This record gives sequence, C-alpha cells and structure tokens, in this order.
Amino acid sequence: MTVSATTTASAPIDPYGWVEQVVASDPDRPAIATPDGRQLRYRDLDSSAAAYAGALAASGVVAGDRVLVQIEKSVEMILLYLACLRMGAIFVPLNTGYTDAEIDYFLGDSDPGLVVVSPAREADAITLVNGRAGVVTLGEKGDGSLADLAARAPAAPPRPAPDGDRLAAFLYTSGTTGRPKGAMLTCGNFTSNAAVLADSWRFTKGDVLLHALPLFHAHGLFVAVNTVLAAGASMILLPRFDAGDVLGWLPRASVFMGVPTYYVRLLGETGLTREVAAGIRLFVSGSAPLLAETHRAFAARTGHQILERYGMTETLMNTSNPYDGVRVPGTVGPPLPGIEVRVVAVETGAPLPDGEVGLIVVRGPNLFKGYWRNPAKTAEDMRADGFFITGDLGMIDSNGYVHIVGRGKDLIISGGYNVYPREVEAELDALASVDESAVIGVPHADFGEAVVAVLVPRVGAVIDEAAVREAMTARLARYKLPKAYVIRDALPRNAMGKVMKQQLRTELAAVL
Ligand code: MCA
Ligand code: AMP
Repeated sequence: MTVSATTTASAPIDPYGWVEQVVASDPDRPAIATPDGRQLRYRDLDSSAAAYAGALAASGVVAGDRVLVQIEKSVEMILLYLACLRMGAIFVPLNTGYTDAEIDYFLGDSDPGLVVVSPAREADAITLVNGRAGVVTLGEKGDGSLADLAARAPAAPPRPAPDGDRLAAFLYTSGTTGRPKGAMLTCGNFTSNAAVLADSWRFTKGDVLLHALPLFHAHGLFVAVNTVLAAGASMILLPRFDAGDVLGWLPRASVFMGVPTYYVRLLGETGLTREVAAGIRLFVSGSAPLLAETHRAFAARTGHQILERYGMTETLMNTSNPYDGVRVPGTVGPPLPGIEVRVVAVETGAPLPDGEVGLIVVRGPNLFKGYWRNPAKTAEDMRADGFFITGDLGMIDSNGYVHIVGRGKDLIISGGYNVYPREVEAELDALASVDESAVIGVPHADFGEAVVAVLVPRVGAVIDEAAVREAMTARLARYKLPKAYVIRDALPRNAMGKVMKQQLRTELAAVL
C-alpha cells in the first residue's frame, strides 16, 4: 500500500534564506555555542559566511563548482557549508577517517574546484591532489589559509537567484556494486525536508540542539544543522560524541539527536537520570535500527520515549514517529508530510497490501537529483513512476506505521556508519595470500552490527592476519575494518554459486 500525509509545509527554496530571515528580524539571536566558550549569533553566521564565500571566490571557486572538504568538526566547517550555500558552490564533505586511497577516488570523481583540508594535512593533500585542484586549509580554531583569506574580508560573490533545483551538496554513498557515488542534493531538498522536520518535531526559535554527530553525513548536517537553521533555533556544537560530555551539556539543551550507539552508550552511564534529561523535550534516533529494548530502557531511566525516524542520504528523511501521537518502539513511524512511502513486491514492483513485507520505495520533494555523472545508476534506482528504490525491506501496518525488517541490499550499518561488504571484499581479494573473501555484519552490543571477514587462502599460501590488518588499515577508513578475521578452506555457496552470507552470519553470530 501507499501511505502519505496530506499537508506539505510551504518552504522557501533557498537554504541560505534560513540565515537571512533571522538576520533581517533578530540578528542577535544565538546560533552556535561551543564548549570552549565561543558564541555566534545569526549576524555572525551571516558575516562569516560572506567572508568565507569571498575567500572561496578569491581561491577561484565559482557557483556550481564542487568544494571538497575534509576538515575536523568545527564552527568553521558550518561556516564553510553556509558560504557554499550562499554563493551556489556545491559542498562535498568527506569522512575525516578516509584514507588517501579513498580520497584519491573522491577527488577524481567529484572533480572539485577547490579542496579544503585541515592545516596539519596540507603537505599530504598537495601531494595527493597533484595539481588537480587548488588546496587550502581550515582548522578548528579558525586557523589555516582559507581563514586567513576570509579575515581580509574579500568581496563576497553575488547571491545567485533562488532555485530549488540548484545543487547544494554531494554526499558520497557506496553501493552493493561499483564505486561510491555522489548523491546530488538540491536546495529544494534541503528546504523542504528541514521545514517538514522543524514542523513535525515542533522546533521553535527557543530550541537548543545538543549536537554530537559528525558533520560529514546527512544526519549531523542535513537533519541536525539544517533543521536548527530552518527553525531559527540554536545549537551547542560538541567536537565529537562522548557520553560523559553529552550528559554534562544535556541540562543546557532542549533537543538531542543521535544514532542508536549513542543511546546504548548513554545507558551505560550511571549519570543518565530523569534529572539530567529533564530539560530535553525531544530525543531523536536514526541512521540504524534502534532496538525496542534500548527504547524501553531509555524510557525507564529518563521518562523519555525516543522518537525514531528513517531516512537515507539520497532521500533525506522519509518517515518519523509522531511528536504527539504514539511512538512505537521498533517502528519508524508514518511518512512525513508531503512524502509518499510504498511497499512493493521485490520481484514485480507491484504495490503490496498492509502487513506484507517488500521493498520500500519513496517519492516526494525530498528525493535527490541523481548520482553525479552516473545516469545509469540513477536510472537503476529510480522507478518510472518517480519512486526511489531504497533497498530497505519493510512493511506498513494498519496504523500506517512503517516497519523496517531488513535490507535488500548487502549493507552493514556499524555505529551508524554504512559499510558496503563489496568494497571491503575488493580490498581483501587484492591481497596476494587471499583467494576470496566474504564480509558480513554480526551483532555487536555497542555498534549494533560489526564487520567480520571470512578469508580463503590461495592454494599454497598462508594468510598472515597481522599483515592483512596492516594492509587494510592503509586502504580503508577504520570503521570499515573487520573486527575479526576467520580463515576457512572454502566459502559456503548455493547451487547458483552465490556465497551464502546468511549461513555465515548464523555460524559466526558470536565470533566477537
Ligand atoms: C569508530 N570505530 C568504529 C566506528 N566508530 N568501528 C565500527 N563502527 C563505527 N561506527 C572504530 C574506531 O576507529 C576504533 O578503532 C574503535 O572503533 C573504537 O573507537 P571508539 O573510540 O569507540 O569510537 P568513537 O570515536 O567513540 O566513535 C563511535 C561513534 C561514531 C561515536 C558511534 O562511530 C559515530 O559518531 N557514529 C555516527 C555515524 C553517523 O553520523 N551516521 C549517520 C550517517 P581503532 O581502535 O582500530 O582505531 S547518515 C545516515 O545514515 C542516514 C542519512 C540517516 O538516516 O541518518
Ligand atoms: P545512508 O546510506 O548513510 O544514508 O544510510 C541509509 C540507510 O540507513 C537506510 O537505507 C537504512 O537502511 C538505514 N536507516 C536509516 N534510519 C534507519 C532506522 N531508523 N532504522 C533502520 N534503518 C535505518
């Protein structure tokens, strides 16, 4: 069946308008505070974004250029993001954990006009970029060559005319096949989704979000930051998630967002009490399944029902448990206003009745514009009727709530980070001692799922696990590294020759 809500929040089509609107009426309103005492008002966001836009332009960036960014989480990173929105450049953030081998691919694929790295990485980045783009630096303390340029207040480039279809950012997502693809997100995706979230989650200008997520993924940037800005609210920007720090700052905030691992870790702290959470009006979870037992344990300890929502990079947020109605543990709630969610048969694509499990497909103003320079892959994932195929398996119950029951795609979600087994297997298979490999996710108390690799040695070869670990560490970000290696004579295969990963998952469920 299809479910969709009836109202669509009217939204501006220029995300930088979020800042301009507040500056026009209430420029001294608080925007960002940091633990080390920095306080930015909306007028500061605006003047700094203009200065950074000027610095980008002075570095050769023009509207439509990609700005590839791998810097530490900081106020500066948000200002750089706003500068890109302000001038119509495309913000392309990268996980700070990516290795040079991974970055090399993103460089080639995104074809950036400028690369922004932390000051400590400057020399390495210049070598890696090798003349393919300009390289500038930006540090957490407002240091670096781009900050120096911005401090000289170069003329800000003109504001482009509002255009909901204009590209605002790319986020790289991997896939079950092929290399990572840049999901092209538009200004209209941002403004429509943030307006719907701000409305559905009852954000007001008085809200203070405690921000502990990374800024290089959709959750931390396009759900957390965009929703705060769309509401004209403010945030406390923590440099990273640390359960003790979060408990220390919770009393000064009204909203908290996290991946399930954050809630599991908070529950591990004796300091998580009703009192410490008393000022929070909303805890949101997403990016990976929140176990019903975590939901219940959190409610018992704090009195708060965590609100679980569901989305993905290509679609931003699709569904959310209600703010006022019943939040059902183990479900991701009904579709957000203006967004249609359908469950269809895996084989035929035909819509299924309530209660039947199939592929989740989604349609609405939240859908990305496609994969950068990859129309074939875009066409594969986008149905003729305009619904995007999420690759998630689920069903819709008689109350219209969506239940995610599994994944039709071979994907491991570890601590909220996606790991595509194919990518890890490709690196393992390239090793001289490895004949073939199978990478699976197994249950993990902290990360939800953790990566495990099964290796088959080449005839006559011996696999040296320490050497494999070292080789993988040089190639892949640490969160993708297998937490255990299992050596087998052969992989289990079905009659079609396909590796039976489910059998491996069952056999190795307790390997960690
Ligand atoms: C760190 N490690 C991990 C992970 N994080 N391993 C597997 N999975 C992970 N997620 C590695 C570290 O490199 C280290 O390895 C070892 O595990 C222990 O690190 P630890 O200190 O515990 O890690 P941490 O620094 O505390 O990080 C854990 C974390 C972090 C705070 C849970 O992973 C995190 O912030 N996750 C959030 C991801 C996120 O924002 N996802 C949203 C995607 P070693 O000892 O070898 O160095 S957006 C999305 O999914 C869609 C749109 C949506 O719906 O939101
Ligand atoms: P990403 O590619 O990082 O955007 O991750 C998107 C994927 O995360 C979705 O396709 C889902 O598989 C998963 N996901 C996000 N939110 C939830 C949730 N609340 N419950 C279960 N899975 C989720």
